[in-house]
Amino acid sequence: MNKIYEKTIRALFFKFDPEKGHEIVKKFARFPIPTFCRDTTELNVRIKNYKFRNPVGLAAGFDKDAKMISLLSSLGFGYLVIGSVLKQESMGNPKPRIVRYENEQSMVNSMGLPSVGIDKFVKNYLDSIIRTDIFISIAGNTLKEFIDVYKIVKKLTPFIELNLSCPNTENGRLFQDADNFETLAEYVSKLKDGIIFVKVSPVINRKDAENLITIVELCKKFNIDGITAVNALPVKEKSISVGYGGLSGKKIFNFMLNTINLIKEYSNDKLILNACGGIFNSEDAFKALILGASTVQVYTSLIYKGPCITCEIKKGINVLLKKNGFKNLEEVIGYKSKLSNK
Ligand code: RRO
Repeated sequence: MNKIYEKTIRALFFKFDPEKGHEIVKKFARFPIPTFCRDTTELNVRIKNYKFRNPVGLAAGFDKDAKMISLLSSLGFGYLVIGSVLKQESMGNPKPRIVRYENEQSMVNSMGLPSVGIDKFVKNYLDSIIRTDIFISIAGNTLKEFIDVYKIVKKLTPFIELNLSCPNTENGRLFQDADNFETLAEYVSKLKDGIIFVKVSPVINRKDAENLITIVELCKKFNIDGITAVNALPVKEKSISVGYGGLSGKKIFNFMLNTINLIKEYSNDKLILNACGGIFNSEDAFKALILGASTVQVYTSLIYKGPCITCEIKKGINVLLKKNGFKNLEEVIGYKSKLSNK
């Protein structure tokens, strides 16, 4: 199926500017399609009191304005992360703001947090046909914006992801600073009822690692449930209008694994981990799950490999479960650290 997608739809879309292709999909995405991709109970994932049908999520950014939920929720994902949404409408950075590295199955984006704003987002959300669990990713330029948006979205879904790590705006990583995050986490924890994840940048040096370890400690202290690792990696890119952006896809897979490893080491099994970054197939997913991720999220691989990727990863995980003698996914999650504790 992937080969057909690559030779037809992808070949056509890749002739356009990357954002144009996305705009075309958006026009057709207001309706669900029949789902042929069934889930097996072996792939169920428990997160706190909630059961997710499978571990393959769609990462934030694909549907920033909640305009494509109906279509996306019929593609077999265990959950979708919709957003990131801001309180106010925002245009984002000037175009061009996406460049593909086709040979490396990677890309750089510098969208700059465009958003229709929370009011229109809620309307779009309520107009959708929803067939899977939905996380809403929120971002804010100030603490007040974050909290105001949080209070609104928590009425729509119990599942929220706080985006601490947008690489493309002045304030995008403000709340990844430990002091700012402490204030945010404390506020949110008082308002919280469902599940909250925070999304962090890839760790590339010692300073990042030290900061992330503090974030991990604060998550445990303030009852934040989990961490999604990682957002796109900040890089310079001349062909993008602002000259920089976030790298995603295969080129960041190892950064993702290292970051997951680090969080796992300091989380004392108290945090849920979601692996995001360069996951293209079931082997990639399995590597992250065995390290300790409970779920995996895809985005760039959906663009390169098409909508069948969800089914392929799920089927492949089922094969790997059997091949490696696991009864179900729950046995796999964090198996590596369980082994080293024996
Ligand atoms: O909009 C963006 O430029 C963007 C965001 Br909010 C993010 O979290 N990650 C990313 O790669 N781009």
